Amino acid sequence: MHSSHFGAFTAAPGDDGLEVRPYAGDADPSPLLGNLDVAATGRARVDRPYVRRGWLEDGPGPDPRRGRDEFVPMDWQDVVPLLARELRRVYATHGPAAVFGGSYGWGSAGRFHHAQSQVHRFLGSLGGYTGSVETYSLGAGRILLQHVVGSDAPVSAPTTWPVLAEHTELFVCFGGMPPKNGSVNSGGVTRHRTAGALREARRRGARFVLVSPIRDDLAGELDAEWLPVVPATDTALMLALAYVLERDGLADGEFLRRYCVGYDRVRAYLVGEEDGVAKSPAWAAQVCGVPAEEIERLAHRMAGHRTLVTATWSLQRARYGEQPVWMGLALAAMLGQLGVPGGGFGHGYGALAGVGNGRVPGPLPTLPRGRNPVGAPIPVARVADALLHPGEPYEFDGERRTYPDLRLVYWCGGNPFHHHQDLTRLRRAFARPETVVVHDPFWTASARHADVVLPSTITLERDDIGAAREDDLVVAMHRTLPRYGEARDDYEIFAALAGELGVADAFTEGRTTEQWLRHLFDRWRRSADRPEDFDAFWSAGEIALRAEPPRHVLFERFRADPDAHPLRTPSGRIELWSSTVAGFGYDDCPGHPVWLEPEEWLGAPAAARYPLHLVANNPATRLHSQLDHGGYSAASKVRGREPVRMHPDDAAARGLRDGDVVRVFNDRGACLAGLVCSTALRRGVVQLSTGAWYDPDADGVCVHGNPNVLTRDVGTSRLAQGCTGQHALVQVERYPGDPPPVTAYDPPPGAASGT
Ligand code: PGD
Repeated sequence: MHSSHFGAFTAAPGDDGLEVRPYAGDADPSPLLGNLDVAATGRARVDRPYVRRGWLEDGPGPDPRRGRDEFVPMDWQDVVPLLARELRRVYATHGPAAVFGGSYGWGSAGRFHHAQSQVHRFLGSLGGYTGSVETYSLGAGRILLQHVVGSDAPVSAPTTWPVLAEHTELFVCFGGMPPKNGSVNSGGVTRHRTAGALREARRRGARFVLVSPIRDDLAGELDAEWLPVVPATDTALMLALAYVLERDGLADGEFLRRYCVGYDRVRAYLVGEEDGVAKSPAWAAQVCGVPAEEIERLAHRMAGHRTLVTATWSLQRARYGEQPVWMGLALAAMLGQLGVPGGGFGHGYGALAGVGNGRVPGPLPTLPRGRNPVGAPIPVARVADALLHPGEPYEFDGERRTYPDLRLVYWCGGNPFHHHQDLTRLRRAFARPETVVVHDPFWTASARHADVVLPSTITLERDDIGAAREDDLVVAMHRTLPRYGEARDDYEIFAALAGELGVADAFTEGRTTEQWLRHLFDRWRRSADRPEDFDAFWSAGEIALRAEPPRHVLFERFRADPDAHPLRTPSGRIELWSSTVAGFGYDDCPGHPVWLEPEEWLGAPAAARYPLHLVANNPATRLHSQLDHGGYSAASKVRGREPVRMHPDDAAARGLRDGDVVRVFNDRGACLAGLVCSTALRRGVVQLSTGAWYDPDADGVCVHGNPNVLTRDVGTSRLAQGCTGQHALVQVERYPGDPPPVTAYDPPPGAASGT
């Protein structure tokens, strides 16, 4: 048995490579298991430690050659003291705040070999590091919700699937509930339930409305009514729905008075008393492209049924991404169904397999990260700003902070040259520090931009314990494959460095990997009061924590008695107007939800030059950038490039045909991609998912199709500073002549080629 972020499985080397079988208890296993075929090969693997030639010969320092230089193979016995010396120098000269250890990334499932915990524990034992807060997934949504409902409950404790399957009559899904995202879960998922629960609701008679520029953001079998909204305009549509509820006396005044504060301010904005603009259906239709009559009709349907309003995380991964979350919640509050089974609001159903599964109570086996005495972490998506603007001030959630002076970057278990925006700018940022260290099993673009590259094992090459907060099982993750080349576990690498730096005891506590697994298991068993012992668990392969998700209704207790169970907001109520947020004085996130025009959308002046709205969403064929060269991901490529989807009319207007290699571009950059014509897209919209390995040519054009050369590196607002990678304006044209080869999976100059 083994586990991954996209499912549990068994695997064994066979005649035709790795034979992978999904966990038998999973009714709906993820097709992403189809990428594991490459795990048994050395393709794109880092076979041994490497050091960048310029760094080795000229010493640490800012260097624009990063990402273009060649690598020198090293032995472990030489590279460990070399890196230890550099860490000692940086800590001694600049202090721990100069070391950036945010190290954002999904790494692999597994509670002990959790790469981010390992690097944090290691850097913590050296005296600390500058960290990062929040995630690229949900930066804006979670911070906003803390102010509005005092917690992230609509994300972490939304109403669970069994309740929705039984009670919801109308699902109004802003951004849909994309089946592709529901197949992954951070930490693992042994039983995929999203599709089954939605199917059950549909069989019972529930209806679905999909609000998205992309039709397949909701499974076809749900037979949804599709409102192909203009990208980035959901807030305008929500405001108009709210306007109709208010105008037609359908808003639940009793609910708004008893459970909310600030509806009067929202009302004044809706009807135009605040800014002279009524947020009427006619107004919204001009913005969002949904006809006014459909908005009227939908508002009445919502008021007449048990309605769940859902907003995907993708909505908030955009400029002013706080607004659709706040307004979606306000809309659900006006319907008065928060706290009622099957009604109300949820943020991120379908974003991960775990959302809606309910949480398992109690602790999970967890590697302690140790202490980090360095305060003031940066907002996670502001890493390029931090590297480019040391000492400069920035705003974040009501605070004025200063970027630290970062000298050394340590990344383990993430791929910033996949996940960050405006990769050309990120390249400039990565030229600034004195040293960049990356551990990765693969030659990702981030590894190529490092000075010291240390080869980690892949999950199948080590034993671990799998568990996730929203899952049913604890999984014994058995080692299945021998290690590739000279790869080592991150733990072993850090243990060797810790030994060299004189902090071995603090880091390892004297344990081997096996002793750690037993220790974490025993600690968990005692605190969770479980009867199993480690050996029995290891041979059984799993422990069941529960049979089914619990029945849970978001805000049920609060609804039953708001005085006895107040929210952790200043008022104890849902804050439709937040005097705290208003007090920050941010015009990009004022005190109640508003429609703010992003700089890049189809109604912006910039659309005259770049008339297509790019949706750079999470991919259907891999987890982020992981195993992009695996069979399932590779099969989706068009002439070796990432597929870009476009409406056939938009393609015809440009003289483009299915299968063409096209150039997608704007002022920030360009990439090549393979055209797929599809009526699943609204006209004027193109979709290019993230995760194709960045493959820049000499001019910085990504010849493979990474959309983050096109996206803008700017925060959602000064409130949350979240990632805005979901959207950008672009133009598309045919690539003239023979496109250059994709070299993203080949080793960089100086490194050996795996097979
Ligand atoms: P992954 O591809 O999962 O992407 O960004 P993230 O950096 O998490 O990277 C994980 C890396 O860890 C891989 O290179 C993998 O090989 C490596 N790895 C796996 N196991 C191990 C291990 O045991 N040890 C070590 N050392 N390394 C390991 C994802 C991020 O991208 C996320 S979460 C989101 S939601 C964002 N979404 C978007 C978006 O919607 N649009 C755009 N434009 N950009 C986005 N970026 C964000």
